[in-house]
Amino acid sequence: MNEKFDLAAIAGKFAIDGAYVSCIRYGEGHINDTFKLTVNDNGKEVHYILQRINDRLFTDVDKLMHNIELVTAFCRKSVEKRGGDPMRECLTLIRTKDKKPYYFDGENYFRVYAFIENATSYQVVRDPKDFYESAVAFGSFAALLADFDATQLYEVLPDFHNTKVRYANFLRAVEKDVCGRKTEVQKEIDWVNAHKDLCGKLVDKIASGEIPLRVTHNDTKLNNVMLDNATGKALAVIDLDTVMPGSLCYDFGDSIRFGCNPAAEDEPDLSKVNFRFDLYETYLDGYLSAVGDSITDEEKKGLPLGAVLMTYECGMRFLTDYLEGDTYFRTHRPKQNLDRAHTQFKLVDDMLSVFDKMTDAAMKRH
Ligand code: ADP
Ligand code: GN1
Ligand code: MG
Repeated sequence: MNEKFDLAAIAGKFAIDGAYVSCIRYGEGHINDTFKLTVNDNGKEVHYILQRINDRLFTDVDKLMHNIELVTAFCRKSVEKRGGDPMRECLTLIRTKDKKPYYFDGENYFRVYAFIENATSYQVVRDPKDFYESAVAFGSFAALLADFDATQLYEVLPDFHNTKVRYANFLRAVEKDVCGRKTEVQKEIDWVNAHKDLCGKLVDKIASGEIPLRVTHNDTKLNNVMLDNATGKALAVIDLDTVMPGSLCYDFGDSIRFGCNPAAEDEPDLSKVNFRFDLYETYLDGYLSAVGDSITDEEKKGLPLGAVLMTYECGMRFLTDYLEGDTYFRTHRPKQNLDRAHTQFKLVDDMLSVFDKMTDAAMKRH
């Protein structure tokens, strides 16, 4: 692909040894532009992740990178304490030659991470063991963050998982209908409106203090965790841009939303999309085993609700983006955001049909 950035020149701004070899698009994230950078250091190929930060979303890159520096340093310390390998078990930020956490070329912001080698971030669950491992990774990450001082962090995306605010944004998009797509998706709009009572179910409990606000990851999908190719074990939680105050229920729920669907998030054939209850139980086992005693009863009760709400919210965000002309989530084809919305709505329907069973499964586990 012909890139609009001079990636070799940008790579040269960072404190990296070796000669530039290549820099190619990488991964399936919806937000940043991610590249795999290869350099030749004395005959040995070394890889990095180079990212153009999405500054339309992260409007204050200094604050974003302040958070990333603190969180990566905190994770590194904990990995070192347990005798692990920090280059593989957490993200390592590579500074620029003038020691800054990112490079600004006058127009775009770039950052570099060490590449986590011999590890994979999966797009769908192929083996339940992988899903269990991802649950352990996110559960351990939640337990680790319990000791993180929240006052140190900027809330870079306020109301990120405030479902009521997301709904208000959705209504505004419907009302404005800037692309003239409203009539085409009236059925979907009606579906969202018919479920609007869901919006307050968790945020009200968080507001009243019934469910605690903690420092959470806020984007816990399967492709934001790296599993070791050799052992299959969870290695590192990545994509730390959204580490902010949030709820454990939402973090749990986002993993369920993404991982319990055997099809892709944008699968156009809805007959392939369904909620796999067995995988939900697998994730519960892994998550609860790792999160430890810090989870409260109210949080545990809120886990199934977290799954429903994250799926509802995400579907609503995809539909909002479709109405607004696909400006937020990266798309590669027309109607991709609409397909994404459809899969989420189908999953919500599936989850609601077994909701009591989901609650029983969460509550009977210790
Ligand atoms: P986005 O915010 O766009 O989702 P991510 O930070 O999640 O961006 O990166 C996108 C993808 O790049 C990840 O899903 C993962 O496959 C890959 N990736 C990111 N960081 C690393 C890393 N340090 N080592 C190896 N792969 C990585
Ligand atoms: C985005 O960055 P990525 O692809 O890991 C989004 C999440 C959505 C997800 C849907 C910062 O995650 O909130 O749940 O897409 N991240 C941001 O796949 O908006
Ligand atoms: Mg990601």
